[in-house]
Amino acid sequence: MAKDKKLESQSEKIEQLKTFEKDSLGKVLTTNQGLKVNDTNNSLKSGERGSTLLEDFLLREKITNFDHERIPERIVHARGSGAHGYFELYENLEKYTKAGIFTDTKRKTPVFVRFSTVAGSKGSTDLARDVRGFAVKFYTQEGTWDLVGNNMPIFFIQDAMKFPDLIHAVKPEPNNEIPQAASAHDTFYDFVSRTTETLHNHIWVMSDRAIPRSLRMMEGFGIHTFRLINKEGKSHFVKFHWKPKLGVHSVTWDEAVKISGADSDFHRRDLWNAIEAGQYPEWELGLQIVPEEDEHKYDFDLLDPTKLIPEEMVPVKIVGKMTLNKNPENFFAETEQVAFLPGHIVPGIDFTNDPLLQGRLFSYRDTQLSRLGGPNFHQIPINRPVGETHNNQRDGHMQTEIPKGQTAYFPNSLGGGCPHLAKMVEGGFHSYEERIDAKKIRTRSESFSDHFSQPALFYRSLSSWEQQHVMEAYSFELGKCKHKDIQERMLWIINQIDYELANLVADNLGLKVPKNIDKPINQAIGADADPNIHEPSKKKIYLEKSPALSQTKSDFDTVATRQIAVLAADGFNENHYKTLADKLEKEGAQLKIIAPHGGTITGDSGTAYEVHESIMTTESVLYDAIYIPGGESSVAWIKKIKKYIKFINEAFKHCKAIAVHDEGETLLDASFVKEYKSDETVFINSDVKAFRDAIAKHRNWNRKAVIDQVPV
Ligand code: HDE
Repeated sequence: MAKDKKLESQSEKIEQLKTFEKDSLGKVLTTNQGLKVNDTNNSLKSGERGSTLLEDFLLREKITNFDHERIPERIVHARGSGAHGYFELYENLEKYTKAGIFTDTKRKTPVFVRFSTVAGSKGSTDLARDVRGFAVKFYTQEGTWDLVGNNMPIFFIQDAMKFPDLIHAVKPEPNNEIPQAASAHDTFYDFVSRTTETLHNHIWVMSDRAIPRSLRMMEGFGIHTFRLINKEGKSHFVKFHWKPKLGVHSVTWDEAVKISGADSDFHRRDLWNAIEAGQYPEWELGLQIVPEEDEHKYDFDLLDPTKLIPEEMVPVKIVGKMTLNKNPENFFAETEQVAFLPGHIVPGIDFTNDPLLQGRLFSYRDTQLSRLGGPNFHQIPINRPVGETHNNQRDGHMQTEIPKGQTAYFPNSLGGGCPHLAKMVEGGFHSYEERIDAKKIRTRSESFSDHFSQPALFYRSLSSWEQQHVMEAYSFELGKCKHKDIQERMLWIINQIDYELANLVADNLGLKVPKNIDKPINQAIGADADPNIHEPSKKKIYLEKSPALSQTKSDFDTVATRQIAVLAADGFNENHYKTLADKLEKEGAQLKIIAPHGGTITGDSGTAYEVHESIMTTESVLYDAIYIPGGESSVAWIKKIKKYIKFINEAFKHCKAIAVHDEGETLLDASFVKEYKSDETVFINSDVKAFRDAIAKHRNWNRKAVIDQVPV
């Protein structure tokens, strides 16, 4: 598929960014002052063997710039990958909002998206078990709107005041800075086991959602309830959802651990490659809209960010589509310097009183001041809105504009009264006029006290293999904790979700689920020392299951962008290969020849094929499926290299589809698959369609029962 150059050039944001780009192709090397330089290898010295002279301004400029290349990484979400694209609206939503982005179906609103992990440092692995950030900057004609969300629909805590505690608990422990990009340690579980509101987000992190197959295959959520405001000033509550067109898919934990070693840039590379190949990632935007009069209709509080609205109660209305079609030109300039602020909204969208959202409105501007060095970060090219900006804010570090005129205050007459106020008809922002009649009080609303119903709903809604993954994740994470009291508190809390789950985890820890079930919850977990914490209420069942919460629900039938490893050497059966390649590549799958060596291999008809990776440089976990064509000499050679057998065993263990033709079957016989050749997604001399369909289903989770037997 060719890259869509036309679409790229249609974005006014990309056009704007181009004016800042610098291309050194064919240009002479200069200093930052434009002085031509003819030696950038040697410093100025007194004599051939030194010493170096302070006079050397060329050395000083080069070294000084280098010394200051780094800026502080983000305190959370340090590791991220970004891409440009655009958003298109399917239908006019003026009934709910006056926002241009939601009323003008002719617009293509430019976007920049940054995906991230939360806990790890900038250079940490992509495959950490973690929440993923999903931040979208819409460059709308009425100003920039940032929807700064995650790939899970709820958050750990209910009040911004607790955020530093949460993050200090999950980050590496402060005495020894261990572990990197991992929640599996004592301080995290010490905190969450005494903070029951964390449980809902916590069980999502134990689920497969925390180890996505690709950034292109995960959902996104705005989490908080926001408001949509229409022309008449009427408000509706809204929750934002991103639904990936490729479906929602994950890897297994065993793969995640191995991918971290084989390619710690796995997600970043996958996003980059898909865009370079013209296989543009797409998400549909969905809205859950709740009329204001229904605010108190639910068993949970709409302002509580640890709660989702089950899609079965309020359906997600699909309203538009986002396409990512351009990689950044420069990682630092764009992905690192992009600054997302939940406080960036546009007329037609407004905040609610969600106490987590309210705190975020302060934090994000504040953090950019130290991260990007001052208040002019909005002038950095990636952060500039597409429209004009005029106000009386002045000066500060790195002011790059030259504001003209004698006046920098309002009102003025010397400057002709400019910049003048926007009239409402010109789209001036008007905060939603919410009626408030309350006393000032430092507390948590009683309506936020149900901490167990939704984690239990989530667990009930998962398929059996998803539930098993949750159990294994809890066993792994708690197994890494050194303190028995922390493990027991966690078991007590997991017991609130499901008795059997808690028992299975307890068995793996060599512990028993604590019995003091009738004690008041805060006493049982030792949280009663804090008089401000309400006793969590007992679990309720207001919905038996929410099928939308399971990844098996994801509607998809595509093999686009799937990576298929073709294990082949000289003499492989070209017909087999070509028949498969023709069909699968037409649908956007990518076949990668993995040969015993680099360079090329020759098929049985004498054609040379480029080798994508040698078996020495790649691993099974980096592919979605395996194909082994026939060909006596090819198969004989492969069989001699034991890593190929490990490759096949791992693919089988990770529930991937495997197809072989003719002699290829002997490789299965040399592997663990020998005993399982009748498995429903092991294909021997079968047609392409069956293999294709199995890849589209992502994994054969029914194989789960045997995979622990696979010795890799
Ligand atoms: Fe963030 N968060 N956050 N967060 N967050 C940041 O801002 C913060 C929260 C999210 O790709 C920081 O620019 C507080 C919820 C994403 O650049 C910081 C609270 C959600 C990103 C910050 C929250 C998020 C951030 C660090 C509780 C999902 C990465 C760097 C009140 C709805 C954006 C920065 C990017 C980044 C603070 C809670 C998502 C420190 C105080 C809830 C995707 O300002």
